[in-house]
Amino acid sequence: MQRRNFISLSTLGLLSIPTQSFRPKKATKPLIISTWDAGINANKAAWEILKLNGKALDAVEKGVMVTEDEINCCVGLGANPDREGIVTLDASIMDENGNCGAVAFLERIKHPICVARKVMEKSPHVFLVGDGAQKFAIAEGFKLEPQTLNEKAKKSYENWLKKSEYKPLINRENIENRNIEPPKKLESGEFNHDTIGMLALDSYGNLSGSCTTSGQGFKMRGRIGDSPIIGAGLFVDNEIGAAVSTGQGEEVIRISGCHLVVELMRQGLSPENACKKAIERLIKMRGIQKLKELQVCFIATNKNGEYGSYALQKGFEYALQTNEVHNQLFKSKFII
Ligand code: SD4
Repeated sequence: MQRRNFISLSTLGLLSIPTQSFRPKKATKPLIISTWDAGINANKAAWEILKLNGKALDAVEKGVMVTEDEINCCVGLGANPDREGIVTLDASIMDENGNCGAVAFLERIKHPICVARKVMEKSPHVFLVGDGAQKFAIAEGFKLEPQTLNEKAKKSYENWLKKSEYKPLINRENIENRNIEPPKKLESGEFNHDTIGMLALDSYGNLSGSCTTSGQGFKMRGRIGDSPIIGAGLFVDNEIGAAVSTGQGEEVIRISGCHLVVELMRQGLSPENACKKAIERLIKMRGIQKLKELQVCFIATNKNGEYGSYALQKGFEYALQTNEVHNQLFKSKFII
């Protein structure tokens, strides 16, 4: 290893952290795991399907629809808009047979995850964006919602317009915990947690995953993050495992994050270690300075019901429901 890299990794403590020193967490089938605290409500809906021996694919769709429906949530049409005041949504879904579908830069449709599933099942493609995605949705019977911001989003947009300064922010918990100066009026959920990612292992041993997001508040018009990009924000390989990400999408895209996590599990790493190694790869590629005020998080599960997560920074949580664990939030391990 080059001296410079050795020094920067050892300063971070990366070299001193053993990567295989603990037993992976394991559940009996079925299992549902999702990102952030919104995962608790989403898991409930997904579990209703899984506990009756339903399919993982149905569970991950129905689960995240709950979050898309939550009106004051940062996912779905209640979310913060882009710089021009318009909410644009991204979503992806993938099943146990390598089937996948995604939409991005989609406006005025309440459930982008369902459109993503339709793209997967009813179109010859895997990815539709913008007007084309909206036209497809309407043709498939989705209702066009009014193009208005809810009160909360309107307020935060008006607030943002005062300075019109674009600065990606790490999760709120982290800002609070590490005394980084928060924006003036940081309310719960504001700016943060614009995404829910969910993975399911059903009682037949099949894996599926979903991810849905408003991207990032006050993004440039046309910006697309990692969430709808298969391999970046979501990846499922039914032989091995599945992973989904949240945080700064640009950074996840650079390392094809979720594909990387699944490939690391293929090499024998536990889900937790695979998530950790992917983040270490990013740090090595980018250097810690560029990542200091960003968050990147992965959750993963393998075919055997082992699960885990890792985040770049403190503050990430995931929600888990299995036969043994009753829908609980867990704090993720982190690197810095
Ligand atoms: C994105 N990864 O569009 C998403 C944002 C996110 O919680 O995860 N927010 O970059």
